[in-house]
Amino acid sequence: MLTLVHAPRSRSTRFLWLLEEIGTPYDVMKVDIRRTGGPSAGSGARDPSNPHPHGQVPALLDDGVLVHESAAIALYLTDKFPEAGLGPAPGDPQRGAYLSWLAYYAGVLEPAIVNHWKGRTATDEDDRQVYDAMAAHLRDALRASPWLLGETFSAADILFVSLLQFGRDLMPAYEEFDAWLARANARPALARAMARDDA
Ligand SMILES: N[C@@H](CCC(=O)N[C@@H](CS)C(=O)NCC(=O)O)C(=O)O
Repeated sequence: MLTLVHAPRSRSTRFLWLLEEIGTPYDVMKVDIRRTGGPSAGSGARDPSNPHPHGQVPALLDDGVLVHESAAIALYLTDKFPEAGLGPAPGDPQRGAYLSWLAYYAGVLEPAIVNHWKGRTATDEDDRQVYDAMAAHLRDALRASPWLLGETFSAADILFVSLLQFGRDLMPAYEEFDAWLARANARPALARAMARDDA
């Protein structure tokens, strides 16, 4: 059985969404986390029951096997459930693009967004250039097709769109991002996930 280690309104909410897209049964282990941003900043605390090495969410337990880090969890789940069609399998011509987007999310977008959120892109030219280039790269991909992998929605879209859902103003006001967000927000699996977020 899969167990998602989850805190409401956090990066683990995206995996409620992915698990609902997949349509497999799963348990939710709700944990407390330190809250460092937004209206709940300063609340919460590390939960000793959380198996994540840093006391963070998301984490996934699959019959006792621990997977953590959003990109790793996305790949783990889409590889485990290839029939869901939410991530190209090895051998698929789209596999390279899929792996690239997952790694790009963790290695490029997350640090660029944190730098932007902390105000560093306003004062550091290098940080500004990385942020602008990242945003332009994403915008260009979405000009070419509705989803990151073309006509097919994938777990890569979930990683990136969940960031827009959390804070639309963390990214530039490009219409491509608004349209992407609207397309993703219309998915029935997201509504099911949101019903479980704080349940
Ligand atoms: N790189 C991690 C980041 C996880 C992360 O920062 N999670 C936040 C919630 S959105 C958290 O658990 N914060 C509590 C803490 O850092 O102690 C991933 O993408 O999975």
